[in-house]
Amino acid sequence: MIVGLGKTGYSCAMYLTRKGIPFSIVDQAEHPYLLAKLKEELPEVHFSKMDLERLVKAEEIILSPGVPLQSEAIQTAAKNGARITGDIAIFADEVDKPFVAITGSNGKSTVTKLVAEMTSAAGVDAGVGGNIGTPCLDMLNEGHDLYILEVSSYQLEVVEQLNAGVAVILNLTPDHLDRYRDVTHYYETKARIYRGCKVAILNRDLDFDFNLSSEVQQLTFGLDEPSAEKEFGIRTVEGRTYLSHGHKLLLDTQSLRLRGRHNWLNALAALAIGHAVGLTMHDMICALEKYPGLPHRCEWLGAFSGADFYNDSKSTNPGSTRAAIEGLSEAGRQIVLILGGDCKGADLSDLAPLMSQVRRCFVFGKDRQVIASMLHVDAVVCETLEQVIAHLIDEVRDQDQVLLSPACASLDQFDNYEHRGDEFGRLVMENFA
Ligand code: UMA
Ligand code: ADP
Repeated sequence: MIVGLGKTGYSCAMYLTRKGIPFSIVDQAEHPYLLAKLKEELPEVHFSKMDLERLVKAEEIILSPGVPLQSEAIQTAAKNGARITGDIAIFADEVDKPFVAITGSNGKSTVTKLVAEMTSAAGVDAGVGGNIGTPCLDMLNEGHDLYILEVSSYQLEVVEQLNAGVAVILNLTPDHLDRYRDVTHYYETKARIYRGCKVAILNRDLDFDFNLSSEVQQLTFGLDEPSAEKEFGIRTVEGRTYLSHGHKLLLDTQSLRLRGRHNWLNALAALAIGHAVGLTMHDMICALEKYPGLPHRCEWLGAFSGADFYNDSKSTNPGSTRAAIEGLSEAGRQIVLILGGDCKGADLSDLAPLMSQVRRCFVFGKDRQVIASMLHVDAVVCETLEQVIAHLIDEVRDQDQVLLSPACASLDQFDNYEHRGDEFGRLVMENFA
């Protein structure tokens, strides 16, 4: 039984059909948006609204990532003997080519796309998917020589043994505390990515015991100086900083189009991944120099009325907002910060010390009051992003850096983070350009 008829559920249905395995699908919604397509493509498949009676009869459940493993219905089915799995676990069992698995609280998509650019520069046929968008089982159907998978904690909940060729956790900071018991539960879920891997890539700053077996080959990355062959890091020579591998200087950080130290870490992690799958430094550096980053991640929208405007709508937790503020602070100019939305139970008081770098703070969205109180600043509290912009017109000064970095999920007022970022861009253009 497939639980959830979103992108994942639909791709699982196509996969099981290709395999000739009988199945049915349930969803909490009566008419999920892919139902019409399912009925057209696979009219024989039984779909129904989720009910416990059906669920407990299932032998095996393929869980969509949006459905928590800990939910009562799924736990009841598990107690009744149902085996619970997910598309990533099925992919891992089925794939006959090496694959890279990338997770972390932030930077997953940035690094996944960067590694994809590196493989493409090297002429390697790589499939790119997972949490970044293309469900992994669709990729499997395409047939590639290498797979690059972005993996979320939601997807890892039902992974027992991933057996990735290369696995990496980019960083760990609190997120999704509306879904996990506590931060440790969330970090432990992320740690499942290393199970059975051949090469583990580790962030040297992470103080967490991943319990790796001694057979696992390790490569590490961090902002400190790398000394051994297995280390990637930053070396400073005559005042210039270089991405480096062991003692070898690879690239002056000034040559990166990606900005901010968090992106140095992303670049180092991508280099370590590429190295582990056998790409040459030359091909990787060519790709790295050209890589502009992704939209909605500290994306520069333009300079208007003497101020620079940045769209960091993909920032959905305090860790990414911290990275954005620290990154822009390097320019030595004042920051006007806009944040808010659904904070998913996060403690945003971690951001309070950074408010000294912020000249003016605007808070909007569902959790605006609680966020404003956690930041300990005299914030302008508005219901909507539109109202924030209306206030901003009188507030923006020459040389300001105006940053939308919400630290929150967007679903309280927008379809998704892209919608929120696009709305911000539209409002900026309408009012400032
Ligand atoms: N549903 C239920 N019961 C529930 C929750 C949802 O029946 O308790 C149903 C919904 O009614 C809906 C369907 O499940 O019909 C949606 O399934 P889904 O939420 O698992 O979403 P998919 O469309 O399958 O997309 C998923 C990922 N979504 C989530 O993890 C929430 C996508 O990541 C991913 O790109 C896609 O699989 C392909 O792998 C999105 C995401 O927001 C972008 N990820 C989170 C993040 O990045 O922070 C983890
Ligand atoms: P993810 O796929 O993990 O959500 P993205 O690459 O889409 O990651 O970036 C999400 C947010 O995190 C953006 O605001 C981006 O600027 C920020 N970010 C990217 N890399 C890092 C990092 N290494 N550390 C902290 N924040 C980061």
